[in-house]
Amino acid sequence: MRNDWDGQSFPHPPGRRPLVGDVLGADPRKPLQSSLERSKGLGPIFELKIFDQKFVVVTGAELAAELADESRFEKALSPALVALREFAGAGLFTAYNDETDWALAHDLLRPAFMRDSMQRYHPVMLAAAQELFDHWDVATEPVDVSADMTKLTMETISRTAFSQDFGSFTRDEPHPFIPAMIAALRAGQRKGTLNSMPGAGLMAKRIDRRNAHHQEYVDRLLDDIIATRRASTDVDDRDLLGIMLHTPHPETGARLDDVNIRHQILTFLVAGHETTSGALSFALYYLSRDADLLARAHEEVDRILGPDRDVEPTFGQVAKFRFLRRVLDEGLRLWPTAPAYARSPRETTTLASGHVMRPQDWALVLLPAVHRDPSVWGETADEFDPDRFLPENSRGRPTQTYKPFGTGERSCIGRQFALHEAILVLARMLHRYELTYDPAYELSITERLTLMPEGFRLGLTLRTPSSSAADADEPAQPAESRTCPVSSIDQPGL
Ligand code: MNH
Repeated sequence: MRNDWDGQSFPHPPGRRPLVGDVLGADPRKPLQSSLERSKGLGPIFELKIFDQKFVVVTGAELAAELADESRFEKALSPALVALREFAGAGLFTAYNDETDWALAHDLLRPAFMRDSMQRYHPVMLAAAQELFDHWDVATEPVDVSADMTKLTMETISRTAFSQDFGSFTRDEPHPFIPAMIAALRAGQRKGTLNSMPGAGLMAKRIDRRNAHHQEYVDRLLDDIIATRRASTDVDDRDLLGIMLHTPHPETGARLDDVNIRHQILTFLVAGHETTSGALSFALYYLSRDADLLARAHEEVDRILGPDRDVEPTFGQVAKFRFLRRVLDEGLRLWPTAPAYARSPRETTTLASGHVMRPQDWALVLLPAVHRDPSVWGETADEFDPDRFLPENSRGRPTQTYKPFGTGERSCIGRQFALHEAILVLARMLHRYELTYDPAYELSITERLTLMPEGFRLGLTLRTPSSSAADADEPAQPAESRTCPVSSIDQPGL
């Protein structure tokens, strides 16, 4: 993982020290937010030296767009992903580009994220949301939005992908799998970040020893799920697990082995829930504090769903919530919940910045910075404005500069899944509840692998949807809602 860029130097924040490099100015609990802060004024590309490890970070939209060129660049595994491999092995997210298991799993699982499969997940997603609403209906205190959304997205991914119910809404304590998984994940991350520090080997052993029981519990539970499914005949076998267990590759006949299947389950559980719950939480944060935006959201959900607050959106209706979709897009612009990815060139190449980049070098694309580049988003780039994503305002915007789901062949396989789930939950929630926010709350963001508001609460009271809204089938709406709902959920340039 040498990444010395052949000794080329880049601007770096003030205060660099011998040995430790730029570590001192960083907040270890909020590395992303402190990098964002420290990147200011350093131009479109800068470096951080953390002990021996050099991080070259791209914050400019033009360079990010250049790195998205798949003919010249490809995904690289940042130290964070190398660390995650400790836990998720050669699962889709952490596989190297040339690992055969990547192409195999990608080919096998892609159909599980296409329209027909999504249609099967739709009622499962609705049922999970309803369980959360059953709790919220009787809540007497403001609810912790990120925590509840995380329960919901965890249940949704585990029920849809593996037909596994963790009972998150009926237990007082989370299913023991969840804290064990988080502990194992953290241990892997801590180990991964030791890399370049003196004494790393010893510390890694200590972490392994302390973490062993968590990892064993996680592995045993997943191996049980796999074994139970192999033996059973009465589950819908078309979910991700069924596909992985029973489908050979249509051309090569190859199959995933059981260890890889376990790694894929972990990958989907990890990649498939916090990102979406963060996206939902940021969207709700911005919506709840702006009476005008909230009114527009209410207008949309009432128009499409009508006056009965218990009604559930049909599969086809989900693509009609164009305003909610823009709210999610705009939330993911300001706070892309998977906030960075790494790129390497396929051959030695020279960047527009003049730097020579070799295949062993990688650069981190820092999305919250790229997504606020004033050359693309204007001087108000830090403000929340979903109208940026109106078709007429998106036209002419340079492509390849908005990348919350990553880029190219290794971009997010769960994108449609996440958007479908998020829109559906937002729509039902706004239709069902009045939201009251605490004006004293200031947005505070916690960082794990993902970004998530912390301490963000909303008061929820049952709402009476407006019945004056136009009828649900033929909304008298501008041109955008007449575009094909299926194709318009896709964005070009991914
Ligand atoms: Mn998702 C890859 C963001 C929801 C499963 N995801 C990525 C990448 C980003 C990303 C960025 C690319 C990372 C890289 O280049 O190193 N993902 C998101 C966001 C959301 C999200 C912002 C929600 C919002 N992701 C989901 C969901 C699932 C999922 C839901 C599963 C159901 N994501 C993946 C997998 C990959 C991935 C698997 C790896 C794909 C690959 O490399 O083949």
